[in-house]
Amino acid sequence: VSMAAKLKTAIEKNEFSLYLQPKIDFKTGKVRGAEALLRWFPDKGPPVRPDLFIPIAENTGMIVEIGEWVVREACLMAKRIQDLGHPDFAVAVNVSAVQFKHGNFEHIVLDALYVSGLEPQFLELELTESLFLEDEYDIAGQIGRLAAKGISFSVDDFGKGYSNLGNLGRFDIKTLKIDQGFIFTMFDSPKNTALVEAIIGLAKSLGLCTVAEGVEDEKTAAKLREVGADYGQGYLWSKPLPIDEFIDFVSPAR
Ligand code: G
Ligand code: G
Ligand code: G
Ligand code: MN
Ligand code: NA
Repeated sequence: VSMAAKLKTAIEKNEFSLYLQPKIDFKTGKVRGAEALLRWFPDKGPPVRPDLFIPIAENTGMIVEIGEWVVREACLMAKRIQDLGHPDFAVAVNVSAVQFKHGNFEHIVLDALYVSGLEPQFLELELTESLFLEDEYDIAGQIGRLAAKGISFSVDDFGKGYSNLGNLGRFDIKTLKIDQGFIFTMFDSPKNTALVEAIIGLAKSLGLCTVAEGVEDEKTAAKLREVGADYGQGYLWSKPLPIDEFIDFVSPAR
């Protein structure tokens, strides 16, 4: 049986799980929110990594249905964490371009908020740069209407792909997530350090927030704090965790 065929039944068989990786506010040192990351544990066989099954889900269109489950689950989890005493907790969800093209994306997102009771300002949608090259499907309009309702948008893996910087002005974007490749190599040369500082400077002059991804050690965190990154995410604080472990992470006293 092909992976595509197995994926087709994975939702009904409840084989997906949504993990959460904390995002830390460099100013306060506290958890500001989390990125939701999809995990697939087939009933038979080993776990399948998202970089293997997400492209198949995109090519077959199954990402529309999977993505609907992800955004609902993420909103429910965020509301649950808020109700445990973290009223400002925000969740970030990865969204594929395909989800904007088929399947009533705006309705799906607003419905997930309504069903969960999560307020829109606590939902962030992470987009990749390639999405901004699309001219069809009124993607800028869809983003603009959702942003007007209070949902925020970020550019994931910023700097890794084809950065048409003009698009940063054309789309309603609030945050740049600096690709982890820049963070891993930040101390390899003065130029690499300068690149990270330049991205943060660009973001600041455009009024955008920054999240540094792939922060694995204290030295990197200290430098990012010094050069003005807003948030950090990475193994230094935690890998992506199942919801119960995540709740222990944010509320250790419970
Ligand atoms: O990233 P790491 O190797 O720690 O992943 C192990 C995690 O995977 C554990 O936290 C465990 O809860 C989770 N896990 C393992 N098997 C399954 C499974 O069949 N279903 C779900 N939902 N989670 C699983
Ligand atoms: O979670 P890492 O641990 O393996 O994620 C690998 C890749 O899969 C990342 O590029 C991430 O953006 C993507 N990914 C993880 N979860 C989702 C999801 O729910 N939807 C989409 N579209 N991509 C996801
Ligand atoms: O959505 P995105 O492409 O940004 O997915 C982030 C990926 O990076 C996921 O696969 C996640 O598990 C992984 N990741 C998160 N933190 C770290 C880290 O500190 N180091 C490394 N090597 N990978 C990380
Ligand atoms: Mn992401
Ligand atoms: Na990324």
